[in-house]
Amino acid sequence: METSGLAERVIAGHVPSAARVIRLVEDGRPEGRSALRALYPRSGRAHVIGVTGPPGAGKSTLVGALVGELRRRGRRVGVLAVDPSSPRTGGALLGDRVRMQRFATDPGVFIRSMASRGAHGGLARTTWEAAVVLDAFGCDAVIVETVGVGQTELAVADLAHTTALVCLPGAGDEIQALKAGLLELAQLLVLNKADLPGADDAERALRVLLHSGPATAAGDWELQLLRTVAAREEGIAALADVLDAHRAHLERSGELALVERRRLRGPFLDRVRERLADGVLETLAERPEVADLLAAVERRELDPYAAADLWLEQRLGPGAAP
Ligand SMILES: Nc1nc2c(ncn2[C@@H]2O[C@H](COP(=O)(O)OP(=O)(O)O)[C@@H](O)[C@H]2O)c(=O)[nH]1
Ligand SMILES: [Mg+2]
Repeated sequence: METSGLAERVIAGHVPSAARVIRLVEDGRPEGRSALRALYPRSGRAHVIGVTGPPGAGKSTLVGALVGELRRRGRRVGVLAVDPSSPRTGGALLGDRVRMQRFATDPGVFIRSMASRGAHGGLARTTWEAAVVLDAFGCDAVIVETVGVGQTELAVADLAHTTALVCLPGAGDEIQALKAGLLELAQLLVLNKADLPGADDAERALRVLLHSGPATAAGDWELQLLRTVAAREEGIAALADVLDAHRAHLERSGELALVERRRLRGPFLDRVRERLADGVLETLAERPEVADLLAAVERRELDPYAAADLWLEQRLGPGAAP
């Protein structure tokens, strides 16, 4: 009862309740899971935006400016800032906290830092869940900031509807490292710190890269390139426009359904993996149908591999054990 009350308060837009559910889920508490179960049907409205790129590119500054712009457009905004290094008191986060101070009294902005603990491609273990909570809470946009330097750190692209890759001038090698594979995961490239020397060179290098790469994998959206000076809030309206345009493109083209499917696959598989590791496998051999198969193995009628394949196919259908 208490939990459904908690979920109701989140849906009603109660900030401390949203924070509480996120914390409960993070701590792996059953109340967190049941609140999430109640909240999930009320989610699905928010535009989830990934902002990723190397440390120091100005992602947090950019996100702060974007939040301001989205607020001017009347949107309710959630921010999940995933930090690889530190628990919630870390240095980078402290700086972010100062930057985000201006939203401290704005009930239309919800900001949460999460530690990634190294795993999960730059995401925190419960980033997906936190995004669901903020979605059900009524955020029109949920911005997920992650540090992403390589392909494996771009897991945010599986979570977001739209992913922006932030880069900066003078990082020629990094720009070269933005291999086609990385570019395919993003819908927009943001060249931030466009006030610095070398911005024009960097833009030229990025344009070459855009045109040399294969056409974007999914649909007919063309990877966009934007210049921003986040520290002076320049180019931020254009950024918000492109984000809106991509969301509209997803809806219009029907791609949104594909993106949603990709977004849900991750947590589903994570859960299956977690449960298998949690001991489902240990009790498996005691199930009657498995015991029968094992008996056949004992009688030398089946070898163990064939028995395992047979069981997988019985449970999961043909093709489960190719
Ligand atoms: N010159 C310049 N500096 C910027 C710009 N945007 C951010 N910065 C500065 O770059 C540093 C790193 O910014 P931060 O947002 O923390 O980067 P993050 O690590 O990618 O989140 C800070 O000192 C910012 O003030 C910009 O457009 N131009
Ligand atoms: Mg940051």
